[in-house]
This record gives sequence, C-alpha cells and structure tokens, in this order.
Amino acid sequence: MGRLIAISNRTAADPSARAGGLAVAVWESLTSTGGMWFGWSGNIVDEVAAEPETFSDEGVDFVVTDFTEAEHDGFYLQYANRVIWPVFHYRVDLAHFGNTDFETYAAVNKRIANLVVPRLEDGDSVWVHDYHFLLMGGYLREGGWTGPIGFFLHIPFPSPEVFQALPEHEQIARAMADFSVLGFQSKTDRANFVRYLVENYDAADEGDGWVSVFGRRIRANAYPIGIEAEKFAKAATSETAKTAATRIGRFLGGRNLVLGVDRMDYSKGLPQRFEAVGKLFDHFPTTRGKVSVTQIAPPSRSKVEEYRDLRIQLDELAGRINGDYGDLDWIPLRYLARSYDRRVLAGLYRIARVCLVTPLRDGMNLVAKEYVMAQDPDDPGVLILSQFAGAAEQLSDALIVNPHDTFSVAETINQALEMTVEERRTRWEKLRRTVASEDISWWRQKFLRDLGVNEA
Ligand code: ADQ
Repeated sequence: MGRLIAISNRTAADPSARAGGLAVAVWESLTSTGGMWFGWSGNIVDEVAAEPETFSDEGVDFVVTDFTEAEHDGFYLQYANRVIWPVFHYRVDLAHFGNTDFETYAAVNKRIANLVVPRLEDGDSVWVHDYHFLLMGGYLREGGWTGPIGFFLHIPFPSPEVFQALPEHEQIARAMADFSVLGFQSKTDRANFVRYLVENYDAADEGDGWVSVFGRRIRANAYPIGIEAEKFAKAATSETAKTAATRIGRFLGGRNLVLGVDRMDYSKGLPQRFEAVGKLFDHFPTTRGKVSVTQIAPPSRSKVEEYRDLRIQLDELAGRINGDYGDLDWIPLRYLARSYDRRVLAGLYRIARVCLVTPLRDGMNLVAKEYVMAQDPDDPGVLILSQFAGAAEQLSDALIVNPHDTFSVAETINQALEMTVEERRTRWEKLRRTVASEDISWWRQKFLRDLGVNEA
C-alpha cells in the first residue's frame, strides 16, 4: 500500500497541535501509512534556506519550509485571509484585491509543490488541505506528478456569482480541476462549484460525483467533516470539565447558561447574535434575571484590522445590553476574548442549557458537534444552529435559524429555554447518533476511499 502525503499550511509537527480535529485525522492516516506532511514551519525569515527542514516523528516524515516576510504577507495575510476568506464567506465587500498578492500566493503554492514532487514515489497519494493551496493541483501536475491528488476545502465554496468576483477565478478553477478528488463540506458547496463549471466551461455533471471539464474527469463530492466524538464525550465528564462547570456555576447562581464559542471572526455572526440577545430581554421579559449569556471568542491574529472593528462593535453592543437590562446581581451578557482548553470548553458546553451557533457562513462548524457530544443524556441542552453553517445539512434536529433575522433568533432562544426535557432528549438523541457515527474517522475513510487509498 502506498504512502499518504499531506500538504497543509500548518502541520502537526508540534505534538501539542495534534489535538485539533483536522490534525488528528491527518495524523492517524499518516502514521498508518508511514506518510509525509508538508507545510509551513511557522517561522518568518529574511532568506529562505535552499533545503527545507526535515524530521521524522512516529514514522511520519515532516518537510517544512520557512516563509519570508513578503511571502507571509502576500500569501497568508493578504491573498489567503483577506481575499479568499472573505469572498468564500460571501463578504466581497471586505476583500482587499491587491496587485501582486495573487502572484505571491501562486509563487508559494509553486514553491511548496516543487518541494513535494521530487519526494513522491509511485503509489503515493497526495492530500491537500484548504484555501491556502487552491493552486497546488496545477503545480503538482506541472511538476510531472500524475498520481492521485485529493483536495479538501474546509471553508464554504460560494455561489458562482460570488466566486466570479475574484479576478483570478478562472485560474483558480482550472487549477482546482487538476485535483483528482475535490472534497467540500456540504452538498451546497459542491453544487456551487459544479454549477460554476457547468455555466462557464460546459462541464457535465455525470452523477456519483463525477464531473467532466477541461477534457478531464474529476470527482467532486461533499464529505462533511466530523469530530473525535467519543473522545469529546469523555472530555465533558473529565475532572477539568467538572471544575470548569463548578466555576461558571458560581457565576450563574442558578440561572440558565446560554453559550457561544467561536473564533472572533466576522463570518461567525457575533454582532447579530448580540442583537438577538438584546431582543430576547426586550420582548421576552420572563427571561430577565433568569438567563446569563456567555460568549467565548478569542481573537484571530491573522485578521487584525477586521478584528479591531468587530471588537469595538461587540464592546458597544454588550455595553448597551448590560446597561439597559443588567442589575445589581445580574450581568445579562458577557464575553471572554480568550482561548480555553478543550476539556474546559467541554465542561461549559455540558452545563449550557442553550448553545448559539449562528454564523453568517461557515464551512462546517465543529462547535455545534462538540456541544452535542458534551451533553448529559438525562438533561441535554438545545442547539440553535444557523441555516448557513455546513453542519445544518446533517443536524436538522437542532433549532435551525436565519442569523440575520434577529427577532426570530430571540424567539428561538426563548423556545429553547422553555422546551420540555422530553423534547430536548428526543432531539438530542437524533443529533448524537449523527455526530457519533459521522465522526472524524468516518470522514477520513469516506474521502480516502474515493481517492483510492486503501487504509490498512
Ligand atoms: P473554524 O472557523 O476555526 O474552522 P470551527 O469548525 O467552529 O471553526 O472550529 C473551531 C474549533 O476551535 C473548535 O474545535 C472549537 O472548540 C475551537 N475553539 C473555538 N473557540 C475556542 C476558544 N475560545 N478556546 C478554545 N478553543 C476554541 C474551519 C472552518 C469551519 C470548519 C473547520 C473544520 O471555518 O467551517 O468546520 O475549519 O473543517
């Protein structure tokens, strides 16, 4: 059986980084096939060394390269995070189309492809991850690699009308069609991509995922990513989780906890969520003094300017809501701009009566799945989920909302708070079954099977 070769911007070279969902999935596949993992070292240097850094750990060979300041800026901060990220999340208004950033983005894709190709052997399969490397398929083919290349996009793929706002959409699409298997989070993302190809390049959608375009046949399918479900359920009853629950319990003083956990990013719909909380207290007075909303949202460092604006907006909204409704012994809404250990998060999820997952757009949203797995089976909480999160396709037993309709979100929070334990159990049991069975291993196996990788 051949090796699996992973390419992603950040690798799990640092053992502590192997705790994240994606890192676990890739890591397990690589250790079982004695594979390789290519990516960025995390270092920014004046001049990149001719040879990348290589080392092995548990049978996995890492090949990582440093970036120059110009590469880190043009490739990572600008084109990946200030062009592709906003456009793919339908925020064309926030995209910064520069003159040379695409060139840097392409050059970094090519430079890494050139590190990969000479190290490939017959029988290997390549698996490329995410929006940093949309052009990688094209450069690997240009370098002479004819074997299988899979690609998984962790973020949404926008509708063709939005994708075409990218000045380089055609170059990107042609390079994407050089992958053998293209994985999307949802059926909607897959349909968007295929419609773009059909409408612009006469592609044929041949069924069972097969698409003919540019004289080739590729496979494009939805592979909704999962979590390490059983492990997360265990984390929710760990000592660390219990201690966290006790600590927040002191703050709650018997009130119901409504929880949000997101990276602070404009795609997550936080201002709209805060507006909805204001409307909850305004229109449903029985909730006043009875509910505490806690939003955990650590800043994303890669999007400094947008983060600053968002932070100001959230400060204002929280200040207004707390000023209007708060009392001597009650803070209606607070947010904590920091990260927590996953076991702490698991403990908070478990005692939260309601979890608000209301992004304006999200590839999948793993918080929704973590919340489900952390619940107490006898007294589960209620998941409120945006129709615009990829997870909504699988988790239809959550309370599904339109995050722009803030009054309706307020009503739904009230509905969740009043829901009987019988209905909570019925909904949760269905959600749990899905999250537990369609977990991270299921996702990996489904993708690798289509790529033709036969895991031992
Ligand atoms: P993200 O946009 O980061 O991921 P998400 O899927 O919700 O979004 O994953 C966030 C992860 O970070 C979760 O595991 C969560 O527990 C953790 N996290 C969030 N806030 C935290 C905090 N304060 N402290 C500690 N941990 C925190 C991208 C895409 C998603 C897609 C994933 C996986 O944007 O749409 O679901 O990749 O493919």
